Amino acid sequence: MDRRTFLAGGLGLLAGSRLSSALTVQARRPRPTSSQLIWQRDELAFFLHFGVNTFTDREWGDGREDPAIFAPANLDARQWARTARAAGFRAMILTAKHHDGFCLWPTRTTKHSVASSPWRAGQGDLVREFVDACRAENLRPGLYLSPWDRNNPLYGDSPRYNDLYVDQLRELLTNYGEIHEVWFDGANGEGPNGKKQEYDWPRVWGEVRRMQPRAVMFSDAGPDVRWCGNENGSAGDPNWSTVDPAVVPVPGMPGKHIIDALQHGDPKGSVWRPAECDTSIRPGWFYHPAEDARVRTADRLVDLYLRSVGRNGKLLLNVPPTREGLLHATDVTRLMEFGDRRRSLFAEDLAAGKRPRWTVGATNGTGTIDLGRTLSFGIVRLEEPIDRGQQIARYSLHGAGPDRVFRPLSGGATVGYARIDRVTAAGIRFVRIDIEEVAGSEKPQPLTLRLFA
Ligand code: FUL
Repeated sequence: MDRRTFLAGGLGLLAGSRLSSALTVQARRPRPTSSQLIWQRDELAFFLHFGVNTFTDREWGDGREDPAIFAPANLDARQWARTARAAGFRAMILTAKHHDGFCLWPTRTTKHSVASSPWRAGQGDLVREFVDACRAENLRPGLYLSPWDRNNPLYGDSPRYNDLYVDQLRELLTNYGEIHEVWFDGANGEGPNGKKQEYDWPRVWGEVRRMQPRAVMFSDAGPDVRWCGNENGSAGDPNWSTVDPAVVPVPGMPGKHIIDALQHGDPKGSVWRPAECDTSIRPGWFYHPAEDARVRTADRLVDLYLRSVGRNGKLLLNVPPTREGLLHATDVTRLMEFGDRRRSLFAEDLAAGKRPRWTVGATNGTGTIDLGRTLSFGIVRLEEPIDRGQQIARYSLHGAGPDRVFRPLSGGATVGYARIDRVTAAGIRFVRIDIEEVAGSEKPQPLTLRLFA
């Protein structure tokens, strides 16, 4: 039974109506699962690119690296987790294996792993240390397992490599407790034998679902969370959390229309697949000493937050550990400043306790708030109740002083989980939100409005 039939049947039973009338119930707009909601509400996740590239100063290894180079002298995953926590992040994702094929856990599937390195005398398990650190700091752990593997001789020998890939996933997803997110990047190349690998995505996704039913899976093609279409951490505008699954069926497909679909989603899309915005605090994904002076500043990080979380996305910010196995002092300072800046920007909601009075029509709505005093503010945060889906396709915001003469403050297309606009608003006592257009035919849900100085 597909989702729609199930839903129609369910509604019919609830209403006590006959099956025939239940089947005529209009399909409801897609809604997030509880895992997708938890994922989105976390807002911020750390991405940790770490492996042999850290020691070769490269971005993509070719798979011929000697495991002996992997020797972080002072690795401390708790330092990563403490930093993430203190900066207000709620999840972390580690590159358990990047394209070079080097595994950060002692896998049985290949010798190309930490077990062949001098780190912890070959007895180390970085995936274990990572998940333990996440749990100690109350962060949700996630793992990146590159499908592209430039070391493994089976790569390109499609069925055999698919078996190996599933074996690696099985090790990662059955030995380390609950994993919150599984990350499949879309990079792809030929195997050592010149053969192109044909992945078995339905099998991979099915196995992950079976082993970790509460995890969300990320890739260009989801199935739970989609890439936002660029590596600078910006969600599209508009940004729908719904997509047409036929447009991007598998990860790694090139093309402008694919990028557009990833950036913007689709108001008519039949599945819920929100956008994850990944980018790095430095130019590269891996740590390079030459980039120590090119770490994003707190101002840039706040802008990034507004372009990702503030446009209905989630921000996955990469902070690469150094060869020591620690986050660099500059990165830590910038992250602390970023946390402080957000805490002070969003410290006091000037509209707290002032609920808008809503008049909702069939496809539009208006909410007005009396702030009870005249105020100035610089940031507006709107939120749709996305547990009931995403509807708003166009909105505007107006403000007025005691004379009740309204003038425009901001406006745009989608809202979703959060829409954060910077505004210039002084002497405002009344705020009016207009929902001007919605997707679908359901009556719009009232929005939450928060105002910050
Ligand atoms: C891409 C990779 O090729 C990069 O190295 C990085 O891991 C990025 C997040 O995904 O597909």
